[in-house]
Amino acid sequence: MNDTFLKACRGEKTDYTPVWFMRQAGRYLPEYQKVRGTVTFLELCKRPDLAVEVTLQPIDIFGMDAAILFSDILIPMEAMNLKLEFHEGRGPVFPNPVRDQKGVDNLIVPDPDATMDFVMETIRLLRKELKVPLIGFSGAPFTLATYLIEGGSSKVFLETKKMMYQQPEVYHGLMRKITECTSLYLQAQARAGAQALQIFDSWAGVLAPCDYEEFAMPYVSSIISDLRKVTDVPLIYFANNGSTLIEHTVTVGADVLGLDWRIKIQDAVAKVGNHALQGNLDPIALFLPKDKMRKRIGAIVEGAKDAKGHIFNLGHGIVPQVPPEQVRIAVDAIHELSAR
Ligand code: 1CP
Repeated sequence: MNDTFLKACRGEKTDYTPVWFMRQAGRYLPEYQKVRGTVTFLELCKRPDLAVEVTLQPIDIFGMDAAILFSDILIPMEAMNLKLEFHEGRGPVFPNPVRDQKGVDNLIVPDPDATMDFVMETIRLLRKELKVPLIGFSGAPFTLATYLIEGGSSKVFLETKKMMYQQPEVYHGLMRKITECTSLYLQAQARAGAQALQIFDSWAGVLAPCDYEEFAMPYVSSIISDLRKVTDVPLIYFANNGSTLIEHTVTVGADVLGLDWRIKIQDAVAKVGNHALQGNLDPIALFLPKDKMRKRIGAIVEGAKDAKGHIFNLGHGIVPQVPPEQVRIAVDAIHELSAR
């Protein structure tokens, strides 16, 4: 068992910097496309045999130091009693967005083992196959709420912010339900065998710091403090576009803070103190020529040398257009340049 990733999460010394990439299983891989060609995206998430197969693909091909469960942050929202569709080229759609108290009342807090056994089964099967640690995950409540309120992806988050400002009781009621669901869901993943848990706050960076503090952060802290009572797996919190929120995000209680690429990693090291860091290569830097990419990677490894722990990652998800060969060059460079 390669436990380099878990050691880095705990701030222990490692022989080299472990690496995994957000969205490492996905459309840039012809092997994924092949499996995906036979089923819809939601079917892929719900078929443990296929979800296991695509989770393992990047590990087998490139040798990352951790695997991330193949699923989606919106899977538990469907279990909350919301119709969820994925439209080709457009992404997720909730045809009946949550915009009022009636919408909130309509949501249930599901028993994750009963309603999402396919996720737990995927985790159990993966643990039998994997020789690297398995990361389970969820969305953060604010990020999940944006999809429910907007009815899908958004650019300006108008409906979400309108609800926060104009109907705060409805908004907080919605957040309490999403938080309870997410907390139980992550606990169930840890029981099933997930060895680390990442909370994706993909849209936290669209909030002013004062709004983040009032409308998003307390719910993340609550999930983390629930988890601490029942499991000691490392907890990773990734607030995308969150460089301006670091003084807040250090307080949520995670072991590891994920960083996007908009901050120099040495500046983050200076701010976070007692946390390991994960990041933070610009996902598009995978298109750099080999020598320049290696230089960038070397600078990040060097910049993180005084961190309590460093897990190399991209600053956000890998894009589907990346040539797989560039991913190989990156993973090899990270291992080589960080060898101690
Ligand atoms: O057509 C396809 O094959 C679907 C594309 C796809 C994939 C491969 C989607 C749709 N989701 C996923 C898998 C996925 N999603 C994983 C597991 C794969 C891995 O990491 O290796 C994970 C962790 C997620 C998480 C996820 N889904 C996030 C958080 C991370 C992030 O990138 O910010 C978010 C925001 C989603 C929502 C989502 N799922 C899919 C789409 C197109 C979107 C919308 C993104 C947006 O609103 O811009």
